[in-house]
Amino acid sequence: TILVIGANGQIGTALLPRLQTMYGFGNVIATDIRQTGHEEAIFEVLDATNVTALADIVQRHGVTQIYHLAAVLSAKGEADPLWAWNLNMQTLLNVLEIGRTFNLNKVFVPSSIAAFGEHAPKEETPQSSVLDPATVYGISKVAAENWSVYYHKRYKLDVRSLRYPGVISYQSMPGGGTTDYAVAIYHEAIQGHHFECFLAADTRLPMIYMDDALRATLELMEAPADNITIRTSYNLAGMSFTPAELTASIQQHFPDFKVTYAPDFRQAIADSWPKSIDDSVARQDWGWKPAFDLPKMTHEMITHLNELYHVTA
Ligand code: VAH
Repeated sequence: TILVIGANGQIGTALLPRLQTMYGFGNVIATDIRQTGHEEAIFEVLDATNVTALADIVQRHGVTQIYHLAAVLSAKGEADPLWAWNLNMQTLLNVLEIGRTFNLNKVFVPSSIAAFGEHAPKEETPQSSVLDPATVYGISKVAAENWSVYYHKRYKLDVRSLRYPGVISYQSMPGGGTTDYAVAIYHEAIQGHHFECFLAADTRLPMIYMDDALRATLELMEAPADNITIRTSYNLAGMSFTPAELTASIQQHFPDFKVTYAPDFRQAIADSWPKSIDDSVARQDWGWKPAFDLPKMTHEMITHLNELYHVTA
């Protein structure tokens, strides 16, 4: 039985149906801090900072794997650093401790390109680059990577992790991230609105389409344990683009779409991150290969969002 923590979030929302298809509807338990949506799932309200509540759910459902997808993201974390740190770390340590004490088969703990900072190479950032993050979110990801290694080495807990780039999806809105502009921009374009971008036009960031992000996650989790040589977190790449390039790809479909730029505090966060990622270790260890480039993603996003907004293309 698989437990998803943060099932209402951007990744959880999209991952849930995949897990249900792969492992059977009755073998996937969705949890989040409150119940919104997911009427289609077995759902439990869970505050993952509460280890007793987490243990109770794991026990009652005979959980064998956890996907820990609850976190405060980069931009939101900067508004209240200690709250973000406490939430991200407490939930992580609870998941790892439950993994150890209940002898879980596998645990998935996401990291992010936000783990990199000023001193990592910006282009094709290597797997083993120095990690000196600029945000509380990034600090919590680096700590999570080190804790994951610790639990794997010391307790043989099979913790696996990906350093996600910005994830772009139509299924739900992300909340509180620096890469969120790349989702919001599609929603505005579809509705015929103008879009004001909170990052400068030439801010290149690593991104990935949700379909690729989910496939990477499931391929990593299905790989034989012996193939997993990285227990901190795997670099993962999909594509890299700037707001100007994303705008141009949307204008292929909506020639009149207009974007203006008003960079705010999130610009400094974006500037501290890599522009592109070297994911060759993931390719070697478990055969990772992205399928979506920018034009293909834009086509898919517009198709799905058209259905959502009931616009006929
Ligand atoms: C954020 N989407 O913007 C997240 C992320 C790559 C960045 O981890 O905070």
